[in-house]
Amino acid sequence: MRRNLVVANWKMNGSLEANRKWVQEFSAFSPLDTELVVCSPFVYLNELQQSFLTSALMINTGAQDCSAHENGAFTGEVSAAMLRDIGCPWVIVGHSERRHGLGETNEIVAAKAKMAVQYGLRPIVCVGETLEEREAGRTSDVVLSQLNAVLDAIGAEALASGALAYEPVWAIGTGKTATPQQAEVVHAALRDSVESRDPRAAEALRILYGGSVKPSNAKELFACNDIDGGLIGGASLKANEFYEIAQAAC
Ligand code: G2H
Repeated sequence: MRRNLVVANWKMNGSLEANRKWVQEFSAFSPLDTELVVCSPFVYLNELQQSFLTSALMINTGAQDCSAHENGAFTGEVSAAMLRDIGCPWVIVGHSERRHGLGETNEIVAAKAKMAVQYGLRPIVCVGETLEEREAGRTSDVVLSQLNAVLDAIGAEALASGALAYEPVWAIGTGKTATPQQAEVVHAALRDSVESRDPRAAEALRILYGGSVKPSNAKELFACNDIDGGLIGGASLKANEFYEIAQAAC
């Protein structure tokens, strides 16, 4: 049995004050039997990890990206080793805002996943098709080639130590959510592909859905066989909404 995982992706939002308020609000809720991760901007990770510990919140931190390089002259980059150094256990790689907004290719994403695993981080690997690709009937081709680039680099077992997130680009921050049926078809195809390499890893792998998940649609998404939680953007900025979504994954 896979334990559901719900990940907040705060993107480039937050402030010391807002984050402290979020932690305070979240601390008022009862603990849940769902694994929780909050991915904040780099600069807030350290304090957040400390405040989750001191408030006895069973939440871990994650970064939203890491460098594909080990160290050196890469101005502005943050390495996987640095994330490990500050005790941040998770890292998102291949988010569509980086693939499409910042030109990250499958090869770059695979190199980042490899670096994350090399330094003992748990990667959350994002895949997803654009509307144009979906309408051209290319959804499977696109997501499977994104997945396979990472599997070739790190293998199925290392991927299962983290998570895979299916985020259709057309559903991100648009208010449009894939229907549970649309999402389940892609999740099942992703798991089948991992299974062809390593059945045990496929069984253990958490495949998250992301793209306009809200308290009102989380339950029916998480009820699908191959949806093992979510990657939550906008709705995770409010502690009460993130909590309600996490509750839907219990
Ligand atoms: C997709 C998602 C979180 P939102 O980017 O990764 O964001 O829930 O705002 O669509």
